[in-house]
Amino acid sequence: MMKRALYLTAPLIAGAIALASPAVANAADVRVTFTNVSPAGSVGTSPLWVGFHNSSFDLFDAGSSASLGVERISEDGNSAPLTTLFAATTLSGIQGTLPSPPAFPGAVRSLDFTGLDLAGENRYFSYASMVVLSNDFFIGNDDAREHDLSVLLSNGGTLSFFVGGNGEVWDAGTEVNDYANSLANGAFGIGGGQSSANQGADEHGFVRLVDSDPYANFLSAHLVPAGYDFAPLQFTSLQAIGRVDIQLLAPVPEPETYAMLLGGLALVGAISRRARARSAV
Ligand SMILES: [Ca+2]
Ligand SMILES: [Ca+2]
Ligand SMILES: [Ca+2]
Repeated sequence: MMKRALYLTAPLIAGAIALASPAVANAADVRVTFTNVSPAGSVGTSPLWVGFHNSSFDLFDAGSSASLGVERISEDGNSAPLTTLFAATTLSGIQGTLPSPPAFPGAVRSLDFTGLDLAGENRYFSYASMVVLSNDFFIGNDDAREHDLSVLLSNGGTLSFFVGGNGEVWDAGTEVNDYANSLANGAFGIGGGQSSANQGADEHGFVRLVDSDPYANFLSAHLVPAGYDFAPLQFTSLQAIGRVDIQLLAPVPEPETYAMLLGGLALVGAISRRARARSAV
């Protein structure tokens, strides 16, 4: 009779564990950290927007017009229109914007995300951020599948990559590069600048890599910020602007999971006590 009670209990324990599992089998939690690795005295970046998708979300295409979402984050560092666009077009996506304020050299910003399906619906990572000083420069990935997070499921660790290096800074093509009127002049203690969103002359251009010397115009206009180092700002060198670290967090059961687990164990305990009581008869 004792043997029979044990056989009876084993499937019940399996059932209790199944009950205690989260609703989404592949749900994973990750921490995204952005570090501005630019040399001291050089560029900053607006709060980084990030999205996790199944590859159906394409932030932009080089040689094509930028979306409103890319225009606004590139010109004003405003991720709200991009957030709206992503939500409307990527129903299974998960997204967020790393905390303010903008990250200047050495700054670190982090944000945690929960319930990601890293094997499917949230496998690919996209990001975008304005580069300041600029009128409409941004960092972001053209290739929707460039950053595949499913690797985290096998290595259990961190995926890290540099952004904005090796010429990977984009001009959104939406605002004429006129540094006497670029958004963040005030933050660098120089004249000019803008006072509200979407100012500056429309460029009617396409997204393209920033080439030549993007800041020559600053120098000719005598708009040199104090202590600003133009040398690393040609954007064609290997020097990156930032590093992104995406870290898989240890799964932590949510309070309701604990409650279900305890409930399941109590059920198993009660039944096995009943089984023992019966077998003792
Ligand atoms: Ca693309
Ligand atoms: Ca431009
Ligand atoms: Ca504009």
